[in-house]
Amino acid sequence: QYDPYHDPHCGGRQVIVHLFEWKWADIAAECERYLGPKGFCGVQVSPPNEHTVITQGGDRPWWERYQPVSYKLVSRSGDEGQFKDMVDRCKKVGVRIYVDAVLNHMAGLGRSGTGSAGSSFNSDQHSFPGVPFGPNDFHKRSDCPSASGNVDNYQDPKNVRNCNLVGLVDINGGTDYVRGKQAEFLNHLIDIGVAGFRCDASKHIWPGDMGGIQSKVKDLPEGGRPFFYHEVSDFNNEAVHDSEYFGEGYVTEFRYSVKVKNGVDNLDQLHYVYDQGWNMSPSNQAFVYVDNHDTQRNGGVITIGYARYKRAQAFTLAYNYGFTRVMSSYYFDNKDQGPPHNGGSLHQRCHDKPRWLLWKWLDGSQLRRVTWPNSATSSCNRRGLRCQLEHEAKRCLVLQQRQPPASSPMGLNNFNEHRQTGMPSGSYCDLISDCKVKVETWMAAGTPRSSPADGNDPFVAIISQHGY
Ligand code: LM2
Ligand code: CA
Repeated sequence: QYDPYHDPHCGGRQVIVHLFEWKWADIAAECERYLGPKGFCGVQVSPPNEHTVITQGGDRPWWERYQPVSYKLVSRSGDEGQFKDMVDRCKKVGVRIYVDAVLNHMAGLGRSGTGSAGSSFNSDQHSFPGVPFGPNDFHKRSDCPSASGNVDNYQDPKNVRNCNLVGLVDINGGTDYVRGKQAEFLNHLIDIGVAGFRCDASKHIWPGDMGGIQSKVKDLPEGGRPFFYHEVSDFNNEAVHDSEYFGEGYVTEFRYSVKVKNGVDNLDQLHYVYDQGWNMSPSNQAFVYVDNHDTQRNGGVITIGYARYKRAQAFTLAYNYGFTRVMSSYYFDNKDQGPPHNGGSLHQRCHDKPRWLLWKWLDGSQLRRVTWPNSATSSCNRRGLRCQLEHEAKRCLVLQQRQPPASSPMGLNNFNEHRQTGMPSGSYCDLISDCKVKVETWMAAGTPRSSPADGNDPFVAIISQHGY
């Protein structure tokens, strides 16, 4: 069934990259230099609207941008002119922009002053003249059942949706005025040419309010609904479920990150990476990634700095589940640390860091994901996941390869894993080609990241011959 919010509008490409905290000018250049030529669908950008300016220990934490002050397009990444220039230049090379839209709240209690676009604000007074939002545009104290006024009980949807998330003043999306203002913000971005939105903290917004906003959002100039994906973490242990948002777009599938971690750490577990027993979202609703800007700071997932990150990424891109996002970030010593904007160019500075930028290691050819044949073309058909999963498991074994073989271009000899599984070498190759899967290895472009675990780890990805 066609769902209008599920089209990313990038000509069938399947991978976006989060250029976390990059400046607009740097993203524009990166689209032209790398992302367009390599076939990326698009870029998720950091929130472009006016935000608090927070100084802490001589630094400005990245998260100041999750405290909106208004919907004016002046942020730490640049102004509206630079934003437009980025959208245009990226679009010209086939790369779309997806905006991180923070709609649940404004700045945190106790904060006041001037935002990144020069608007005044006072959170304690619920005063945001730059929008303008006033006291009537926020949930009342009596709307929120918690004692502290903060979200503190995830078993109660009212608590989750009507209270302040970590002290961030909570917008009441129930009125026409608020929905209109927020839709105006998104419509302005659509006029500029963005293709969709990552909706921040959607779990904390009533699905009906989200739907109310989205129904006021216009179609893209080229036609079709904008692409929406909602940030909802659901581990089946809270009152709110991500399925409540299926009508509004994709939902972030946090369980995937855990599953792919388990699978890469223990290959037997890769069979269960899409686990319906965990209530994971169906593929056409799931927005998946190995890590995101929160989880790379908070643990529980595989993140940059580990050799297995590459394996997890390769698997994610090869595996036919969900819509995929690759995380690109900057090196940090502490989790609040803001981006390295020294010398005005985040982009160049990032390249200095050896642990930086996973996607720099990816070759564009890898960005084609496995599409399994619908009918039996050989021993493999997609009827039931069983056949697929058996082969996924074999493919995963390939991810353990250490040395790019000198003699065999396909690299189908030399796998320790043959011995582990007792599979006669020779038949392995046949099984793979029967299944229309091609195995390729790449060395990382540039200087390989060194790690004690995998000195000179070849990058291995598995891609389908389907569509070659
Ligand atoms: C998200 N998704 O649903 C973002 O992915 C996540 O990064 C955001 O938190 C969160 N929701 C709210 O948009 C980040 C950061 C928090 C930070 C908030 C607001 O992880 O630590 O909270 O942004 O900037 C900070 C302080 C916190 C304080 C709060 C309000 O860390 O201690 O709470 O500001 O002043 C009293
Ligand atoms: Ca809320």
